[in-house]
Amino acid sequence: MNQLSKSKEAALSRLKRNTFSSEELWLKIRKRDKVALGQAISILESQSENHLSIAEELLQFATQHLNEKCLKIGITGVPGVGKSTFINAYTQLLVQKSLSVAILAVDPSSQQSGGSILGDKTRMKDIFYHPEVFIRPSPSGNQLGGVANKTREVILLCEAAGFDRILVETVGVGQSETIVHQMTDLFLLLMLPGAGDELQGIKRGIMELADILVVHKADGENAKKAKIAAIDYKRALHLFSPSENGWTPCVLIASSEPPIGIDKIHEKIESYFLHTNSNGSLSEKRKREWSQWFEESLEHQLLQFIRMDKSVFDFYEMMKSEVALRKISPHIAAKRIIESLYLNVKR
Ligand SMILES: Nc1nc2c(ncn2[C@@H]2O[C@H](COP(=O)(O)OP(=O)(O)OP(=O)(O)O)[C@@H](O)[C@H]2O)c(=O)[nH]1
Ligand SMILES: [Mg+2]
Repeated sequence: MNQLSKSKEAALSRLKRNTFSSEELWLKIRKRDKVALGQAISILESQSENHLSIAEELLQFATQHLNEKCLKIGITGVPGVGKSTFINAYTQLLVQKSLSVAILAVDPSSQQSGGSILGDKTRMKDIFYHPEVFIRPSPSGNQLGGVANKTREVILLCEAAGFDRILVETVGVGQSETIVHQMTDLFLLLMLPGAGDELQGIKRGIMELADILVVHKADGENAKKAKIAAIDYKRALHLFSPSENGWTPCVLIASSEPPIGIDKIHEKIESYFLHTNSNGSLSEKRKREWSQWFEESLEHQLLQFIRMDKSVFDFYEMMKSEVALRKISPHIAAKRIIESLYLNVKR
């Protein structure tokens, strides 16, 4: 068991020993108590039955305290492009402007090295202990583990805790960036300078999701290459159909170490929010996201419900194999399951 899994285990066993009331925890969270927020996130992520009702209550409290002004920004790019270093530089600028920031990492690429708590700590050294900054370090282990499978809930809790900005770091090579794109208000893609190979590491289609594309590490010898790459990217973005929110994706050049052009990125981000707020597309996007969340929760809970009853579950498994063998149409199989559930409820 690596260091991170050990500390996670320890945190969970501490949680098990303590009996938290959701109200107590909630009151602390509203005061932006970072320890309480960390504990609440562990409760959301916990698989334990005991934590389920506290998690549900916390989410209900949070839903009653949504903060429309809280802006959620997804930050993606290939491993090593400098996402965490950029977050360090950008967050410094935000806190100078008296804005509080919550930072969540979804799927660190440094899984091989056993998680990136240490990585995040060094990359984000200037903000790690800042009182107005909350960092949920990257989980290790399974893909989409940790914050990832509860990202929506964690974002909601941070929003209700009163953070002005939520930054979600995700690696642009897996499946999580599409999920994070849905859950955030703005999607920022960091790219490496250097012509030719830069499109290869990134998943196809991800450029189409970007609201702002940044050619990063544009310092030293890279400065010239970055300018050429920016022209290429602008051309590439031009080929995509315009976004439905009326925003034209743009390409910027920046560096985080040393910080160059971070203020320009900040200005662009702010103008994106002005634009999408004033034409109503931001609130439309958020509504769509919550509807989707509802649909997914319903599907998930329906499956849980099926699993709860052995006879229904056996029937579900049987239908699944028959569908796989193409003996029954998926539509009819699903209908039969619903019928058996209905009969079960009536009994
Ligand atoms: N020259 C230069 N190096 C940078 C810059 N930003 C980050 N780096 C370096 O690039 C390396 C990777 O930076 P990270 O911030 O950890 O990159 P990341 O995208 O968060 O990486 P993962 O979380 O592992 O996907 C580190 O060695 C940084 O010091 C930059 O603007 N210029
Ligand atoms: Mg990182």
